[in-house]
Amino acid sequence: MAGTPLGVFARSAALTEAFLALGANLGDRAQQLRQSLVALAERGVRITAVSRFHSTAPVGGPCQPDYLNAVARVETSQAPLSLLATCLQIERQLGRERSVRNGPRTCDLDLLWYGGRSVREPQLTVPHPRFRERRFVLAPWAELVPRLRVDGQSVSEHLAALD
Ligand code: PH2
Ligand code: MG
Ligand code: MG
Repeated sequence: MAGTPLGVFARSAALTEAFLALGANLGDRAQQLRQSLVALAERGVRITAVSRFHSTAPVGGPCQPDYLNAVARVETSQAPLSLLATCLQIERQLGRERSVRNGPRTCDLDLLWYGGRSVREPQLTVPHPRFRERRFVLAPWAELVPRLRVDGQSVSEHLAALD
């Protein structure tokens, strides 16, 4: 009850808004994107919006099938490195094998943005270091939050700069 000492226990941990990029180009791509969203929710990550699923030509890496890409808006009480660990766990759960850099995969979950914060850790850079070059990230992201400012420009301005 508010105003009583018990209120302290009822209060939930502070939530931070974050954006995740989703990608898959092996197996049933749409099913895997949906499964990764369910797996995030099962681990307490609240999904508040999801872009359309975009079929995109592969960028970099070996010759490989087209990707299905999307961006999800989430709210989480997890710190950035813990959210990264959650994403890596889900990738493994969905059968991702890491052999070739930028190679084909059943599931890729990348942390794009976390509460407007900048993270520089050996295993994690936020905002994502390559989001500016990637139409497959910026197009779905701009559907959700065209006016969100990231590194001095809005998401839609970053997208327009690719044209
Ligand atoms: N991911 C990569 C490399 N290339 N190309 C597309 N179209 N979509 C991706 O998600 C993607 C890629 C490495 O993460
Ligand atoms: Mg990726
Ligand atoms: Mg990744």
